[in-house]
Amino acid sequence: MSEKFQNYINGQWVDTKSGRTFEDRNPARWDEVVGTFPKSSKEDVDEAVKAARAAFKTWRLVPAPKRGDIVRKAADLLVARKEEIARLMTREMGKVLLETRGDVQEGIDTGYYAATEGRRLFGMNAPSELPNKMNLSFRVPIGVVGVVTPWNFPMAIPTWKIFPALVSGNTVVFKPASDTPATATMLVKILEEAGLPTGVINIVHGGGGEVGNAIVEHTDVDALSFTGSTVVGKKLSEVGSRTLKRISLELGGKNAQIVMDDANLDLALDAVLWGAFGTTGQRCTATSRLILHEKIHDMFMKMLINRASKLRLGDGLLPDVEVGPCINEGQRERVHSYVEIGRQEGAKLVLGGEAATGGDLDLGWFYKPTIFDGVTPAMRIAVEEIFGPVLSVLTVKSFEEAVDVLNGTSYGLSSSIFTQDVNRAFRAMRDIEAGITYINGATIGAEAHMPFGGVKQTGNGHREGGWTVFDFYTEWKTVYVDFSGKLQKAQIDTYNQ
Ligand code: UN1
Repeated sequence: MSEKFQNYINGQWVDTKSGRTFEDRNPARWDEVVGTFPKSSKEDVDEAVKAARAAFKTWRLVPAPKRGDIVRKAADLLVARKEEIARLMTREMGKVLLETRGDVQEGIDTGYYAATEGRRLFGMNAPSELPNKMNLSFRVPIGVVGVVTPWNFPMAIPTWKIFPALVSGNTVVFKPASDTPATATMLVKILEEAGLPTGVINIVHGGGGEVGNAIVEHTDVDALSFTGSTVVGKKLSEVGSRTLKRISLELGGKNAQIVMDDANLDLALDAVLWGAFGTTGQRCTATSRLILHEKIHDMFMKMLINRASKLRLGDGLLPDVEVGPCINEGQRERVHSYVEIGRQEGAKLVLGGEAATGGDLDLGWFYKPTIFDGVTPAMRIAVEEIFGPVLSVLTVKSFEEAVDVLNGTSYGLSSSIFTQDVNRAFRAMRDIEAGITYINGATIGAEAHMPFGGVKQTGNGHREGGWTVFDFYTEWKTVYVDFSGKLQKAQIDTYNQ
């Protein structure tokens, strides 16, 4: 019997009204059921929104530093349970323990950072144009926030969204990915234990079509924060704008690493292996294109194929395993369909290109680290997000061409260049079209206290992480205080006396 999980609505752990359930399975050992979860529907979302709305009345009045104290306590509990959560996360998501520990750590960092922001949340004041009058401008919460998260960072991404939303004074209806509902439940239990008042956080499990849509359509949800695919993000944006919701979207990427002829090749090699095959390539920030200067192409490819072919696949709980499985069968099929597309387009398959099988690998959704050389900028494998362990290699003749090729997709999340030439590095910082650029670093590794997000089709202009996320979760309230004892008219009295 697998463990049975519930929704958390208005401070109670409850089943769905319909009684339907779904299973959460281990992608490395598909026979293993991690838990059974409620398959919720619109009625459950309605209850959760009602609870969040009621709780907002009092939560918004709790001083922000106090709200921060609860989030800090939650971060303390994440520290205490880091190993337990990391193990659970590896079981339901597949990535290796080293990475799931990092994922929990990202949540901890976010918690401590957000807690401190509760003592800042700076407003802005400016002088009035009239005498004996004061102009103030400060932040107020928005209301009920819908949080819809993906499976690839089951703790980091929910905490990025939920902690700052709470510190800002909002209440939350949370729908985690149905591939990773157990880690999400851990987070909600921790917030409960940290002392979050009834109704401030609610979790509703289930599919995006049903639960996600019900949240985005809901007239009483004021804002939505979503991380996922560009296709889904666009739909949510359309539906959500009918109720004038504020919407933050973190969507796809087709991130590239450039390696110039003057680069430290050993460093660039470590970076591309980590960027392309870490998390089995299932990161929004994964390196899915490698842009090589022609002078170093042959040597670098030899080094890369040699190292990538030695990566150890398996169950992420086992020591020495470096690459886990794809999240599920559908995702592995999608990865393979892109490999077929790459072949048909005429790219040269130099490594992998098939499911990894044999022994325990047969128990899960493993796919061999795959590299295509001879990719040209117009090929689909050079422009479309694959979200798996597939790297497309493009060759260029100059720095200018490298930047043009890097910019030649509709996405713009992360990017990287390896060069030891300071002038090139600064030109790259300026000219690369992406929300994040690494100089001599892999495309992955964003830190919790810095703005995170992308340009072009990667998002809609908002940033998560850092101080910037508080702009999304708050409204500006402007207050004029007149202590002159008479009715002073701005614009009129100011210049017409
Ligand atoms: C994501 O892939 O959606 O920089 C988030 C990184 C991580 C976060 C990735 N810290 O890769």
